[in-house]
Amino acid sequence: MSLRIKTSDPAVKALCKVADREDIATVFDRYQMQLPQCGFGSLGLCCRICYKGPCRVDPFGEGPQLGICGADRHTIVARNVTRMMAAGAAAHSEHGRHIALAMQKVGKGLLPAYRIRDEDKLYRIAELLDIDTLGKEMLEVAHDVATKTLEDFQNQDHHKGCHWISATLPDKRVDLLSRLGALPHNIDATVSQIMARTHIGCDAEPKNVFLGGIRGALADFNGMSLATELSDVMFGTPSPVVTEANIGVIDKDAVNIAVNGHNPLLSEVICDIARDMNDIAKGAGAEKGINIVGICCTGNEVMMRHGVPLATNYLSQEMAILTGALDAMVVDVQCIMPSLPQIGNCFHTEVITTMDENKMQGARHISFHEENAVETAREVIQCAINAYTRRDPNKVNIPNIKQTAVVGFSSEAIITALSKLDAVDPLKPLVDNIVNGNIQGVALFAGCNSTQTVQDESYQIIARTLAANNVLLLATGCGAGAFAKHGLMNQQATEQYAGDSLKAVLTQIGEAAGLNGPLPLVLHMGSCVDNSRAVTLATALANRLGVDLCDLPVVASAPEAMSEKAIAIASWGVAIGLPTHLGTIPQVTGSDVVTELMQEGAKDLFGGYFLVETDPKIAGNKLVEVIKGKRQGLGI
Ligand code: BF8
Ligand code: SF4
Repeated sequence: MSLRIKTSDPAVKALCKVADREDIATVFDRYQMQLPQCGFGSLGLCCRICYKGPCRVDPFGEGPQLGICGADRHTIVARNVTRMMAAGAAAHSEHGRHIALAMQKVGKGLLPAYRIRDEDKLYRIAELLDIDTLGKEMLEVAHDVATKTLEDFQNQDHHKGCHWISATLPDKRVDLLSRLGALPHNIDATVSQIMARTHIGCDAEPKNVFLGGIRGALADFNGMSLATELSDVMFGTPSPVVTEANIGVIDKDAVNIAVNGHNPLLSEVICDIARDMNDIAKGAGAEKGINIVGICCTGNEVMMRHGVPLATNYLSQEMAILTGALDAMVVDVQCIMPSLPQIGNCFHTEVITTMDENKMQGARHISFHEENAVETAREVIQCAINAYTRRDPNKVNIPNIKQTAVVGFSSEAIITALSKLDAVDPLKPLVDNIVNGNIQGVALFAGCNSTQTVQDESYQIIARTLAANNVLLLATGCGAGAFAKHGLMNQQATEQYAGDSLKAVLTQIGEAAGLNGPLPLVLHMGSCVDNSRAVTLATALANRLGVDLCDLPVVASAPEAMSEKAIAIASWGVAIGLPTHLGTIPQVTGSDVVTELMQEGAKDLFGGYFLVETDPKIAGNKLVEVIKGKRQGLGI
């Protein structure tokens, strides 16, 4: 079994034994059934853009070199990857739009289930977006901030860029992107344009197609920035909280409800209402009442804001059901496996979809709208309590595996911690320690899990290499989940793995911030949309040093990039100037033109580039070298 089950997570290994015993197929079995995977697809050389196809270009040069319409390998690969960037941008930006529209309604007093929880941040954003607040009520300001944000979906003037990009990136970077024609003026229009220009018989010049994709990737960045920032205003800006992660957080004596997906609009209300319904759960026999646990990015959202424990990350979402003790899994959007209802059927677990545009065969659907948020949350929780009464105790098998995780390091939280060292100039201790080399650089881990690798393994290996070389580590998304589950987001990990000078700095900050010890080895910045938090921090550093983002000793790594969203994130990472490591091979290698464009070509244009390396030990060392090179460039 060990060969088949591609994971480093002991809880997943234990639960796969249950799946074997019960003859339930999991993601790992379905992966095996797909082998060997299609070589044309893996290289990006299969085109299905029109019904004359599918067309395939022979990678060895022996068979056809052109599709029926005449498109060559470079056009086909460029169109495929560019469409992935657009899909990623659409996904993040739909999430962002949903939050912005909700905030607009909150501003009008139309959504009693929600309120403004971080007024200070609301006013800071208003200032950032140049919104006049004088004499306005707080709710009116919220309405205006949401309305101005929504202009990023509506503006038709090509000469005006999106507000959030201008507000978040250093001016130097915005100018460069503007000169390259890479700045989106409108998220929706940019996604639409990519779909249009990659239609049969349109843009066939690979570099032009790819640069169009980069504009889409920057639209993705804009969408996630606004999603993150407005979520903080509505749900609170994260600050450090101690919690636990991995499957052992499921409690046999409680009604267990997993929230899975991305958008905090529903999960926030579920957390609120669960407190009110605890007694009903106890009345149904659950000694400990209701236990909410998180999965994927919704898990990250509620973990960093409420300390809700994280059950698992993307690849192992099915495992939560295999414990036999999960009473309901409530899902919203993105990265939800369509297999969940079938696995739920083998147990008593209710799998509940909530978004009308995201249903699954075999799942119960309870339609969520912000206007009926409280009723929906009650219905969902009652469903879980009813399911609990049908739970078969003989099927319960919860591996007692979990780790302590200190999470919730928003950029604001990091600045607050630093301000304990220098109240007047909080960035100074960070800048000083980077300049004097105690901190060699910063690495942001982002992205997914993939069956192309061993789940969570590369994250750990690369992080340990970087930490030993005194690199400060940040993480989001399923990368953050991996670190939390494997005990790299706690103080012991800092003691164990950080290089001496990094440990000294983390200890100094942690002690000053009242943590009675160092900051955790990897700082949890949140969900995937929260990658923008890391950019906020990097921008502050760049502005402080008077340089652009590409000059900083800052790198990104997505060891298990999988989703279209991850492709979009990695692409804007490159476009804003970051050397960006991918641990899975992108489906572009069928075109040397596109492959070169993503590496040397991108470096010339943006300063950032893709660094593809599947071996985590080598990847870690390469990233250390990149950081050293950046330091030399800065003369530090
Ligand atoms: O947005 S890291 S597998 S869950 S896509 Fe999905 Fe990838 Fe996880 Fe969150 Ni992000
Ligand atoms: Fe084939 Fe061209 Fe149609 Fe693609 S767009 S499927 S290459 S004919």
